[in-house]
Amino acid sequence: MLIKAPKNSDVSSSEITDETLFRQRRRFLRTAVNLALTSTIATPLFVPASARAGTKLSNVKKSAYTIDEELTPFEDVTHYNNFYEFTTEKRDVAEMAQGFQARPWTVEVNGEVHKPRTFDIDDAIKRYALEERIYRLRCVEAWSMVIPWVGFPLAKLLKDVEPTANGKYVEFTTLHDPERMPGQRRKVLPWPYVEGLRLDEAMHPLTILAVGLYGEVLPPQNGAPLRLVVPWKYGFKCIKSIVRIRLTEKQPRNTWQVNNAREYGFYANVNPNVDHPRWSQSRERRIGEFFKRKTLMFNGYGEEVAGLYTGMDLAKFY
Ligand SMILES: Nc1nc2c(c(=O)[nH]1)N[C@H]1C(S)=C(S)[C@@H](COP(=O)(O)O)O[C@H]1N2
Ligand SMILES: [Mo]
Repeated sequence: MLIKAPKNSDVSSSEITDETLFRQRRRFLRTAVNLALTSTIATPLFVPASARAGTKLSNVKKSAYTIDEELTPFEDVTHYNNFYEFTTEKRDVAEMAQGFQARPWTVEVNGEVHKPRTFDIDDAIKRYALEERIYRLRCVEAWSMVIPWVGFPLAKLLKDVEPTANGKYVEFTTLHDPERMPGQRRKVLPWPYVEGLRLDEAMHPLTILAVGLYGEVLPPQNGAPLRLVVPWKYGFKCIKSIVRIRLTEKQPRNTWQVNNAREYGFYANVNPNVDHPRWSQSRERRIGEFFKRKTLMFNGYGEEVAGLYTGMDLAKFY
């Protein structure tokens, strides 16, 4: 997964534009891009306001599941991304994903459930009460961010489809469409991107599906219109642009494990004591900071989630 180690100099504070200015500039650019797009390509007949990146999400209540740490600037959260469906260059994902059509969008939920169901994304946004949650995100490449997500607990959606007794795992799949995701034309990973959780991990109250960040509709580079966020696991578990959620009896094969099982496991719990074969996981660079921080067990969420793994050898189940 590590293509290029992030250098601190990459994010010198002088590069970080004041957010208001940045947003104004971005709005202006977006208007220009939208004008250009509408005149050249067919757009969906009706795209609700809630679909556009940058649109403020309404009726978002603050959640108790939130941490009190300095937020990573919006500019970094949206311009330092891992999303190989567009490009493996973290700083280019935003540009490559610009204009990605996240509507119409449905998510099919099926497999070992009593009530399989296909959700339209806008119906799901209306159905499930949106919450803002500030979480740490720790990438396996040893950098981290603090992001104010907007989303809802995955448990709510799973309860609606009623998992059967055989439903022991949850498998998530990203859109596979090389026309819209040009990075999929290259075989850098086996497409589509797939991730998985054990059912109890998926049902844990900290596990959310995010539809926004910084109070706004999720930008394409961050996984529009819907992505998973599991804050105690390495970032690669947080699969983006989900089109299918399937309950399974057997442990799903996740993309990074298929790609390189020696380096990436199924559990991928943040663990400072289990190093990646090619680098240490004991410390991390918080994007925007100079000195490295100590990585916390379960990314600092141990009190909430350690119980999910009692009796398991976490060096074996990495
Ligand atoms: N579909 C898909 N999901 C993905 C990835 C990806 O390449 N494709 N990268 C993962 C990795 S390695 C990380 S660290 C996070 C980054 O999320 P962010 O760009 O919103 O910070 O997304 C994860 N989800
Ligand atoms: Mo990552």
